[in-house]
Amino acid sequence: MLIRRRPSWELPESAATPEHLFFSRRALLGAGAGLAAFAALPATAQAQAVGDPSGDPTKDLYPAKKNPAYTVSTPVTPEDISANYNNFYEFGSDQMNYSVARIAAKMPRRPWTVKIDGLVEQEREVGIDDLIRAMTLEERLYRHRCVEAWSMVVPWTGFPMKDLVAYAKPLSGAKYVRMETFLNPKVAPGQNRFVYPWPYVDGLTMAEATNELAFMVTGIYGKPAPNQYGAPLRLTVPWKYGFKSVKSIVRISFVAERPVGLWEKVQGREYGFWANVNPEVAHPRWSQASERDIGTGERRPTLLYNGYAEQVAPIYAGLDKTEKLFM
Ligand SMILES: Nc1nc2c(c(=O)[nH]1)N[C@H]1C(S)=C(S)[C@@H](COP(=O)(O)O)O[C@H]1N2
Ligand SMILES: [Mo]
Repeated sequence: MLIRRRPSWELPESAATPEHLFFSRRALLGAGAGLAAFAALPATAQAQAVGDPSGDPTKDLYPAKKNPAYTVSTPVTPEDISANYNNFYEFGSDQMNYSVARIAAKMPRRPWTVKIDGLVEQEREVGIDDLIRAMTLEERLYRHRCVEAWSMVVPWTGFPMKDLVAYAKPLSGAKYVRMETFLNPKVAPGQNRFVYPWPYVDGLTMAEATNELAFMVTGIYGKPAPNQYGAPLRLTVPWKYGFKSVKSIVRISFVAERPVGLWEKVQGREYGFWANVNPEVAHPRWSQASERDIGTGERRPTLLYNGYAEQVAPIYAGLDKTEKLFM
């Protein structure tokens, strides 16, 4: 009999993830139906090629130049660990069972377009390859901190979000950037769980989106990102809890009203708009004082703004009087 040993980085907190709050029998059946629907697709539609990052049309851009300004002193998380420990509810919630990566691997990466709309000079829909080639890719080493108190250190490839904002040419009335993940339950069985208000949405203020740290990710470990990381385009905002970092983006809207993210919609008391990392502000169901590094298995003290206070604290000057910045 094969007994799967629990790796040291499996968290007790995982027993209390939001998923377990909302998981229902109906949702389970829905997820099963989605998988079946996908299996019924013609073989060509399922072809590994469309979901395989090794055939990515932008692979000639890798590895991109490292930006030495963004480095981390703790060890880089090995790829075989981070690639099999993903939060991507569109592809299930079994993050520790390798299944998210496996199911996501079938997601077609092309054709892929990104709609840029709302309060911009000119709304448009751009092909992902044109968008990526209009930007200058670079590699940055960032910490990543999930609200569930695990963390990793990974080399992302991508471009500063402020370059994307410049490209989009927002109007002066734009106060927030709202980002939306694709919606296709045939590809993403988790989207058959009607307990979640799909598609996945989250957003930032313009000041956050144009902060030097906000980064649009296209690759990881020196190559185009495998699907489970949110290919072909995802956000990473390393000073915030991971749920703010929207994956597999198809729409970027510049808006006047504050967007309400998927997690805020399902459980606003636990997941707020700001979601900045702070060791002193506990999640309603667990402490945020420390975190477990999934690479080394070590538990470390959580850092204010996940170690990026110098870069981002000025954004929030004075805001703490009126806003819940850390949930
Ligand atoms: N579309 C989408 N984006 C998402 C999520 C998700 O379930 N769906 N999970 C978020 C959470 S909770 C985290 S911690 C990070 C995980 O990114 P990683 O799998 O690359 O570590 O993605 C975020 N972005
Ligand atoms: Mo997360």
